[in-house]
Amino acid sequence: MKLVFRWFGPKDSIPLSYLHEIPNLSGVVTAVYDQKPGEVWSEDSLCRLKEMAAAHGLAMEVIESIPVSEDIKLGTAKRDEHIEAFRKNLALVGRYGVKCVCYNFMPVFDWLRTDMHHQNPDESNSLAYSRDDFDKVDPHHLHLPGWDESYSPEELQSLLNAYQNVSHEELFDHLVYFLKAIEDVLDQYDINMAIHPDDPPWDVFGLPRIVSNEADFDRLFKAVPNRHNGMTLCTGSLGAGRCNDIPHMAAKYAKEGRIYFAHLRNVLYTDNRDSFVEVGHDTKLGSLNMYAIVKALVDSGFDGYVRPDHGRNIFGENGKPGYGLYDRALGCAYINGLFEAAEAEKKD
Ligand SMILES: [Mn+2]
Repeated sequence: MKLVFRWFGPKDSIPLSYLHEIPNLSGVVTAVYDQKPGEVWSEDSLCRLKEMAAAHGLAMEVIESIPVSEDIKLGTAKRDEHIEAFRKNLALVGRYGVKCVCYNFMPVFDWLRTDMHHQNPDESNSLAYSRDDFDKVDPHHLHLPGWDESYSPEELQSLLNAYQNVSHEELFDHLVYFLKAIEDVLDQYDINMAIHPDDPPWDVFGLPRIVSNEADFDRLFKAVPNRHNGMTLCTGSLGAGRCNDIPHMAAKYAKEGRIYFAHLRNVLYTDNRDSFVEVGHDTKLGSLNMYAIVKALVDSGFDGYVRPDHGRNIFGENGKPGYGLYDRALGCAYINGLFEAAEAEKKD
């Protein structure tokens, strides 16, 4: 596996020199974050990201993400224009040596939590989702933690209206249309597209979601068999869905050669409904068996990119929720240990 770390570019408060000191870290996962979905990225911006990382011995082989515009997901008249921009961005990152692009196809919200600073018993804080709190959200006057800056209330309402007549089937068709329209660029530059599962893996506010479970991935790989059509195994996102058997999915899709990227993190189920808290990475802290997942990956021949996912805020850090340094660095150390053990066990 190749261990990588999400880095939000020049505006990230964590210095790259710190990342360079994390054992076994080979590169950053980044993107041009200051441009809108549907736009062609500035080559200078991408070049700068690569040079900044390289100055600290870090590669830039994974992009997270090139955002897919709502027009592409909705299948509007602007879709082909936005796909053309996406193709140009793929060619651009391909020329800069990128091997893997993580993206998602979630309408409007690409993640959802009810608390960005949930207080844990150990005095750390982390992201959490409470079904009770979610049920109190008024869908007509949406105020969601972490989203109030992204959309004005009017924009949000018009987007929600636009999706009202989009079924799961139609959204899936739009995803297939999109992938078929970029296939030749993926082949030309040998770029693996790694779709990120829905987070959390169920419909929200009546918006359809189509990448939530094993049946969804089976359907996607059948519809677009191209080898460059793959997935990001995000254990925390999929794992919030209690019907998802993550070690099974890890083994199955690693054997099929579809996992190009793994986001490893744990979640703790906190009630009998859908609620969960993001905890430290270790198996004992949450509801997922992280060693079983890593062992399934290793035993099934996985050789892709891996990053720690959301961490808690610890050691007094007041980092970007989920993306502070310390707990993700602890996650790296833990992930290194899991892979070392799984690889040693495999050889024996
Ligand atoms: Mn993830």
